[in-house]
Amino acid sequence: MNLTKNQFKEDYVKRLTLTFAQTTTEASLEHKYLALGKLIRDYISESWAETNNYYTKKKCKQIYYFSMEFLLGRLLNSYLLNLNIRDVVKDGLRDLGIDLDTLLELEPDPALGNGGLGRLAACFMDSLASLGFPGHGCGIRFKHGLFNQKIINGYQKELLNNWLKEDFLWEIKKPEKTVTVRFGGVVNLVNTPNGIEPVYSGCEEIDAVPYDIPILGSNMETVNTLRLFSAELPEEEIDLNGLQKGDYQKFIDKKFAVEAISQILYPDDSSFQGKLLRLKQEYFFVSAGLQTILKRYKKLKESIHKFSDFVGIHINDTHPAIAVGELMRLLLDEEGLDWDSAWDITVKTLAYTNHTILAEAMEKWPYDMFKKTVPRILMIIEEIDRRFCEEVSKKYEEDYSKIDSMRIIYNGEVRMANLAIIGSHSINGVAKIHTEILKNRELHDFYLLYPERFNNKTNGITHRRWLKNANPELYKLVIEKSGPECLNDTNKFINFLKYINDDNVLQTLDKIKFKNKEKVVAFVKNKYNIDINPFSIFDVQVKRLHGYKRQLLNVFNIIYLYNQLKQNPELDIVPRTFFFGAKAAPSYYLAKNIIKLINSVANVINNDPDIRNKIKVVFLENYGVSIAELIIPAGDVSEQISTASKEASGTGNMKFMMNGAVTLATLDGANVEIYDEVGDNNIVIFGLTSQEVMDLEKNRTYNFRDILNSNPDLQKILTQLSDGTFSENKEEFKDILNHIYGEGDPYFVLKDFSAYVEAQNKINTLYENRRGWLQMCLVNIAHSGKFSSDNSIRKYAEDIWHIKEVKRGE
Ligand code: NTF
Repeated sequence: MNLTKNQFKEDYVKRLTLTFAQTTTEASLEHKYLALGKLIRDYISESWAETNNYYTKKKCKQIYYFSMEFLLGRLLNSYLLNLNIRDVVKDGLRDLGIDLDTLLELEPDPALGNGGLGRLAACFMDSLASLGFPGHGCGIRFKHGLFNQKIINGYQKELLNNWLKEDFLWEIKKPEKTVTVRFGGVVNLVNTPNGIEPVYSGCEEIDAVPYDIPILGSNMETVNTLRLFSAELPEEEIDLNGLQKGDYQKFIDKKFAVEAISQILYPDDSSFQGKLLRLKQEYFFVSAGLQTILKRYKKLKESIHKFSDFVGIHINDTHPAIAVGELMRLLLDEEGLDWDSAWDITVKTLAYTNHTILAEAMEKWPYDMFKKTVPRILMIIEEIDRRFCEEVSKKYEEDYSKIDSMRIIYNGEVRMANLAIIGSHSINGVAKIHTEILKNRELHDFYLLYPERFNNKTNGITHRRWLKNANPELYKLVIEKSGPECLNDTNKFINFLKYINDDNVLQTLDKIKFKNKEKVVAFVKNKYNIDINPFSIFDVQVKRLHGYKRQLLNVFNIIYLYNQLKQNPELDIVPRTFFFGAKAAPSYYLAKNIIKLINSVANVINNDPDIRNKIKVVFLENYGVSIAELIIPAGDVSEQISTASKEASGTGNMKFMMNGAVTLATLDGANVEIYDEVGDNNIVIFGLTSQEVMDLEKNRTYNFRDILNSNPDLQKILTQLSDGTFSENKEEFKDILNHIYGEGDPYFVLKDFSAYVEAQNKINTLYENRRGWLQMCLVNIAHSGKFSSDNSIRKYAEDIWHIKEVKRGE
């Protein structure tokens, strides 16, 4: 937008005075921040309304991205950048004696997601708006987001996240757009003059109240909407007479039960617990979202049969898969369509992304729970299932194992992935290798049945947040050197390659990285009082804590290094700082035990004079988007070391690459594509391949003892986990030991250990050649443009959603 410094100052002072009746000298920091936020909101509002009106007027096909999680991160700085007024605002505030960066730190970071899945949804929102696609988000306004992690004595403690403690600046409540969601009760199908109709009795009705957040594109034109629903008790149920009669407790209980639905985000990542409340959450936002979309569609005055020409709905993993049943219900029961027409519309409208092959992450609801909670949806799903079995048995005759593997209701459970696949016209994986595994193994039977539905859409990240916002100096350099065409097309980052032999550019890269590292040094000193060496290699593994992500492999290598240095304190190694950032699901004992191990190892190593500061270990508490924005630009080595075949894609890998880190990886998820881009010389690959892992799993031929018996270093490490080296309590690491000795090392940590140590040695050698290292960084940055979520979204738009970019001027 066009804004002069003087205009901004005038607007700002006025906003501050009107809102808080204060001048800039009197106002508290908090009020200064709030006034800025409110002003920016004003700036956005006009375009927001115009965008919506335009979509309706032009009857643009609109996409709704249904996702249980949106991990947005702080928004103020993104808004300033996307409005292209950051510099003006910063200068204007400076004139008024206010530091913009200090205000930015006051914004709460809404943690409405667990990890990669939620952050992907946020990157997609940014790309949709920035490219000018009519695409919105739909989810839940959790009152409490992902827990805040506190490390106490090395253990993870979970504290309640209270991001709504102060009003959230960016949301607008829309009570007039409230819809009702129905749970439980009994449903009977009754013959009426209009045909068979469901009659409900004894249901619970809940208000779904929308809160809208503007998603502003960098094109300075598009403002899409992220609509999050909050669960409330319908007003007519707040019966004051009842209250006076002494039913107060009943009322409180009811209100509590209703509001529980949007109270808290389940803290599980890549794992599933069949909790009733979670099922309610899923149905709640899906039903509310679909009802809203239908209402909006009605305003277009188009035939319901054309619904899928105007609306696309995306199911982000199986969490919203119940949309298949709910859309059918709305079309059958509310719109009065016949089954075949309703089914045709449903399949054409819905598309599904699979984000994992881990069996423990698959959502399968107990049949009885499902029936009790959403009886009408179950009826419909049973009919979908019946028809599906009929269709498939025509094709496969008596091959019951095939039918059993694909049908929705099986073994007393409702399988949500199967429902999503049967009810969608498109099914995609999130990286090439992941999609291949889906097609050839996990979903092979479905692939044979519906080959045309399967496609790959490799994940991406928005360079606006992960480069421009988090690492502005590097962004400036890339744009300056690679040309302005990069601004709209990150594929042009590749022009940066021209500077591979330019010592000035390499030096600048070095300086930028160093400055970013110094920021982290100051942060760590301030927060943990640990001194770290900015000249050391910053080796970073930040992601959720999970067995398959193998933080344990990383720690084992650190212990190995420690042992070497203890044996020979003169050993000349490149100094290294190992950073970890990871939350563990509160009931995932192994993961929590690994956190304790990291902290115990850190404590021993950081305080051992023999180590002479050659290695340090830092655990960054409460890892989330904000910490990521600090640490990723400072990373030299990006640890992407999952057991091959388990990490569907990963997106942290792309963020590090874009910020000029060298990836140390297994050939898993999108690492494979990063490797294909940068080539053998610019990445360090090690360990078992996916095929090897899958073969070992299938043949059950892996015996960790074979590895252990032949590797004294590993024997020593495992002994140290119970001999007092890292904890006086010898039982401290029993979950980890059980994971190896009891479960037999299911993620092949021991098997890949030697290869990992070797790969780490290679990193040392590479790092010692400064120029060579910087060249690797440059190559990585130049190729990272391929992994922009703009590219992913363009492909979704073209292949799955069939939507076009909207230019309002035209
Ligand atoms: C995650 N899946 C995968 O584990 C990551 O590899 C991937 O990058 C992200 O999705 C985004 O696609 C999940 O969180 C879930 F829920 F599917 F297990």
